[in-house]
Amino acid sequence: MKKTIAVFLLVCAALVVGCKARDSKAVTADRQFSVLVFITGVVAGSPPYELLAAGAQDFADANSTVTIKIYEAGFNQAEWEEQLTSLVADGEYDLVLGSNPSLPEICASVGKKFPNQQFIITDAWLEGNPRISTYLYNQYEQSLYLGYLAGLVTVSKMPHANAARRIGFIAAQEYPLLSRHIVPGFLEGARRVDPGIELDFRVIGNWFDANKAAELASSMIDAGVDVFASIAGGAAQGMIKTAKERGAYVVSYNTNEYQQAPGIIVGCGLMEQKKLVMEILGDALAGSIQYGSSRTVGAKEGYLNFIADDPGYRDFLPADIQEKFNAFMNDIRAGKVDYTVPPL
Ligand code: RBF
Repeated sequence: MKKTIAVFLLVCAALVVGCKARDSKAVTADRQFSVLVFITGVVAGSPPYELLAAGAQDFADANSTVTIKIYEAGFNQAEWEEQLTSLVADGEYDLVLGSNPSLPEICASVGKKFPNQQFIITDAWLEGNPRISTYLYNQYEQSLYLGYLAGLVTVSKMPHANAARRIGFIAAQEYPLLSRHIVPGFLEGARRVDPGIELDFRVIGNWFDANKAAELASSMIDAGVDVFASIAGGAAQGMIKTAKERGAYVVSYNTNEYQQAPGIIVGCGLMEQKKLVMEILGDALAGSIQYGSSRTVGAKEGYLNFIADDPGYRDFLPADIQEKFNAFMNDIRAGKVDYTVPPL
């Protein structure tokens, strides 16, 4: 009996030493820090994902101890959790990095099965989960200034602007950030120009069907829409094509798209996702991420912006519109525009 207890104690001691050794390995400087970049869709055609992948790649290129794997989970949202589960199952990644409002729920569920796995998610909000840190872009704010520009254009005498005070929004799908922040913010911005402006809102049903987006845009033009915005990933190409063919304007979220349709795309917001991702990875490598917390980042903080320094904006919008919009944008950046962000 004594012998059995002694053997048992020895095994326990060996296990403790083994765990300690593994812990100490985690802090040695030359160890690889391995990051899984989990793309909830495909990279091409979706600005938030393109910027996420580019930021992670640049960070890995500049830091030899960092390895990244970029994984595209595709458009079937029902499969995302299962894919993420099998990717993290063998504990290969120090960190999972993603950018999607629906990821906190998925990561929380995966994290229950793998309690040592850490997750950082941008474009999302969750507090109180010790494995997850999130960064929410203030998309109400970007919507407010893009909506303000759309309002200035729809009431203008620009060649494709009609007498109707009707702006359009095409969404790939409805989700809380879109329905509670993006669409209401866009309409509020436009109504700061003219309270009589109406919004025509349509939903495609997925993030890739450019033909459906083109059809929707065409029927919206028939209904009097002369300025569009969209959150639709690659499907937005169809809307841009229709706007070019039939003569309508577009303001776009998150990235510089002026080149695609000069004179049609007259305003582009900017999401500083690449900058944020590189900062996040720097903090993760330094061990200074606060898990369990969420941070909101917007124009004032330098993570949302508007690209005014581009011929697509400067050469196609009448001077009085540029003047009014630049003044509004400067007030936004300075935190001088009052607005209330609705709860998510
Ligand atoms: N944005 C994209 O640009 N491409 C996508 O494929 C895409 N898929 C999404 C899927 C879900 C379930 C949700 C909730 C959002 C998705 N977004 C996508 C939206 C994106 O994460 C972000 O909210 C918007 O781009 C606004 O910043």
